Amino acid sequence: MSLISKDLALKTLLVYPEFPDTYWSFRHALWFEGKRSAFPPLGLMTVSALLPDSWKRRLVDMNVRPLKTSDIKWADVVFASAMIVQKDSLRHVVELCKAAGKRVVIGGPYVSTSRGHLPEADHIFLGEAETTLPEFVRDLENGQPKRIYQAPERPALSTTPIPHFQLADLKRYSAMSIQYSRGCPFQCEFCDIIEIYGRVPRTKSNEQMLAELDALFNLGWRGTVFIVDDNFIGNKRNVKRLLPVLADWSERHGHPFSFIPEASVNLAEDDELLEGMRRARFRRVFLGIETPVEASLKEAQKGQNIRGDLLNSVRKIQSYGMQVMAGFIVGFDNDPEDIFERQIEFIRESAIPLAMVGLLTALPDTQLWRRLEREGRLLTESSGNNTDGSLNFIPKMDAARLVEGYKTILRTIYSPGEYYQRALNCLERVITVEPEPRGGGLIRDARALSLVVLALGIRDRARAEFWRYLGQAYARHRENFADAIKLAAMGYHLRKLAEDGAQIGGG
Ligand code: B12
Ligand code: SF4
Repeated sequence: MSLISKDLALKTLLVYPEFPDTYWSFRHALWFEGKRSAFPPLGLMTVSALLPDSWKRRLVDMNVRPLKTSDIKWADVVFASAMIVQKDSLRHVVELCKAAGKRVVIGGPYVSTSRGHLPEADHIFLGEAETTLPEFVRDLENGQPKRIYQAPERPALSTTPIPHFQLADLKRYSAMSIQYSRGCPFQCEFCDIIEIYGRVPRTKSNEQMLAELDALFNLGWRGTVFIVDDNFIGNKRNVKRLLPVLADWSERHGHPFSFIPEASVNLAEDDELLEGMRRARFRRVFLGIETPVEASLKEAQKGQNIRGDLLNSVRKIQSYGMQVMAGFIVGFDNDPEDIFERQIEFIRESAIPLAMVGLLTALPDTQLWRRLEREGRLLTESSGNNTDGSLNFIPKMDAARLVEGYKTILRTIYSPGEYYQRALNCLERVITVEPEPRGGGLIRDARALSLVVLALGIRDRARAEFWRYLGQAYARHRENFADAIKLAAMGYHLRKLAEDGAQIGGG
């Protein structure tokens, strides 16, 4: 018996559960800009585009607005997506929707990697959904939907439709997201990306990318576009073909976007790539540096970070007009006793204001997870948040010392004096001639500036450092003054997190 008719306009509620405050939430900085969340849920916007056109859709990103009873009542079917950090909120959403008698479908990275502990949804999607969702729709029409849909293979991204960006309330986000590739050729031991998306990077075509940019442009988006690929340069050959096309598109559209990708450090080895990125207006890049300690990099199978001098690599990328953001990790077996001082020193020297430092975490289904399990050192499932100060394995270093040292790093690098100095050094090194495109216009800029001044220049106990910073930024980097303000706001977020006991040390 058919559960739905082919022509029926099924009402589809897409729910993105809440996540806690972490490095990436930038929650303490977003309110200056009048935004509610940093990025929209691209996974769900992609899911929406894979469903039949005739279905009605509503997206609720709980990081932007609460999920209301009326939303649930309205829906015939609920689709929810989550990362591990959202698991409690996901469970709550599933319970609420099931109690209201709705059909609930779940998927995304948490669901794909944590099969054993999932909430009681009707349908569970493991892996990428490009082929399984159309199959599910057909099964539903035929009255025989399955409980579990496991993607049989990793789909070519040519099958990925343009995400339904129009579902998101664009003005509530500080950046929009697009995806160019999935997968990464490297084999870092702690990484779950290669387990979820594989080691052969698959890319979209240039035409697909331009169509996505057109879609965002036509919706009125102006400003930052985050390229969510875990390693944007995973397939260098294709990226080199994309970049000139991207630069040309930007030129023709009056440079409406600036791009932020994540990339591996070997980006620094390739001048052609760097030049292409500069031309296409890449203004920041997030690098996986992890540690300056060679033995720990070897242990992590991160050979690409040993090939050159890491500080020089950062400096070179900065010289191409890109601010470097980066991830750092402590807790490797080979970390020496002075690892904390060495990380602090490296972050200081590299002029990376937005340094995300985490404790090593064993994510499910990773090589690290399997090794620690073999060695009898696994303690528990990961909280999914590598910056909350909790350990899910027995480290080689004394655990209390490791957590204490970790807290010392955070307190030091985000302290106002250290942070503002790094931000100034970064502005010094990153020379950009064109101002960054911003979506809000003058009034929004003026409002954001006055809120920053109120919070950091008047209310904050570190106001003296703020004014010194602002004075120097104005004197030396007037052309990038907006960047300087933005960096101050982001630094405030990171300091707030570091000061918030609940975030560091697991409560
Ligand atoms: C963008 C991103 C973010 C963004 C925004 C999240 C958002 N609003 O979407 C931000 C920066 C906020 C973020 C933060 C974090 N993130 Co994040 N993030 C990503 C990233 C890079 C891309 C996600 C994305 O948009 N992908 C593109 C879409 C199209 O892919 P997708 O989500 O997989 O969706 C496909 C399928 O999974 C499926 N699908 C997805 N959802 C659903 C739902 C249903 C019902 C169905 C049927 C199918 C389905 O269909 C899609 C098409 O195939 C991923 C890595 C990655 N490559 O995906 C990490 C990732 C999801 N993040 C991760 C982590 C750990 C974090 C942080 C905890 C890091 C930190 N310590 O701060 C924080 C936590 C959140 C917070 N408090 O800030 C992990 C999650 C691990 C896990 N197993 O859960 C990932 C996998 C990265 C990694 N290497 O570990 N993140
Ligand atoms: S470079 Fe990044 S995405 Fe690639 S395997 Fe290493 S950690 Fe994972």
